Amino acid sequence: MKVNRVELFHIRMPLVHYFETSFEKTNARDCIIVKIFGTNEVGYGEVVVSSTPFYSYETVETAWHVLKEFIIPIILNHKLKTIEELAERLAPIRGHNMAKAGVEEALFDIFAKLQDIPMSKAIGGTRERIEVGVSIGIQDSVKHLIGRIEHFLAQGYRRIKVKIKPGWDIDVVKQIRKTFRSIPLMVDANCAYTLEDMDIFKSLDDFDLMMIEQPLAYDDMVDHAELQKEIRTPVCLDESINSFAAARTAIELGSCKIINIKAGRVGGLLNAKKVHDLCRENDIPVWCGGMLETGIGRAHNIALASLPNFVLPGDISDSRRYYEEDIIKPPIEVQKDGTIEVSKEVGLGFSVLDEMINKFCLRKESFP
Ligand code: OSB
Ligand code: MG
Repeated sequence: MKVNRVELFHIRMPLVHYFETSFEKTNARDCIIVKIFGTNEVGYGEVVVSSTPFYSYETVETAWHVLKEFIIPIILNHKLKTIEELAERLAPIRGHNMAKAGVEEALFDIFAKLQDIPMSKAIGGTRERIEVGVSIGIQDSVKHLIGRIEHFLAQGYRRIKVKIKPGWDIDVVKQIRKTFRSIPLMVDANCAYTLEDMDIFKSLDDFDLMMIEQPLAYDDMVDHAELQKEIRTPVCLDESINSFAAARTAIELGSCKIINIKAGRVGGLLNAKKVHDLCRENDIPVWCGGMLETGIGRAHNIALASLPNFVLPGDISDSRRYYEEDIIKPPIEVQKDGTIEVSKEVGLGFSVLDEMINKFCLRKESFP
């Protein structure tokens, strides 16, 4: 396969409802769409950055720079036999995993099309449907939050994740549990706490949570191991797992019992699969995380989540939960039973709406 042309689109998609985490409140999502032209096939990927360096150090600007100056020159006008070969060529670039992953997704899409198989098969996925949950941000009041939980449960989502931060934690969870006694419930702190908050974690331990996601600093595996020894609730790592090596460290140290896998965070689908396989060997269940992706990124997430060790519901919701209009057709739909069908169509499995990409586009560049 030869890469003849690469196009980058910085797009900004307005969210249907603002999304607030312990680190920021957003009304729109910025990301980069990568479109790659092979000889006959076209592939799409999503660089899951945002405009701020709060979830990760990568932003639209850092990714654009690394793509333009380093990643695109490595692939443009070059022949690629396999996705593994791409990984080798990108290896000298340290970090910038989201930038790498967006390009890898687009090439994966092309390779799947060349083999005439769906993305899920190209990755090695086995599921026909995937189970999904929903991630609900911090709201203006607990009453609003309860209302939103009700709304999403009615749509069939198989588990509810709520964002927490100091001051929006124990009491909120207590009130949720009062209303919904036995729903599958979990919390995500996005690194907002330290071991000094042990009392808070001990209190949260009483609410039968499926897990507590990324409670402590993104770069502190030792403190997470310390915390996991002290509480029954499984710790799930998100931000901390930015490579295969990080996953190995976390497992060796006992820093978590569950891992959230995001292709963008670990540098692509191939690395995501490696982390998946490692977790499987070590009896660590995994689930597919989300970055409020557009339909393109979510279609790749669905393919990834069709791997066998994705045994917990992922953060992959219905298109309408994020955006009024998605950039793929048909939009992604969650069935009443809280599952999404894995597309059997070749490649990404959805039609990409170039006119919608253009509608939300703030900046475009073509190489050459
Ligand atoms: O921590 O999982 C997270 C969104 C943006 C950045 C980080 C996270 C999230 C989510 C949303 O929780 C998951 C989704 O895409 O629905
Ligand atoms: Mg998270």
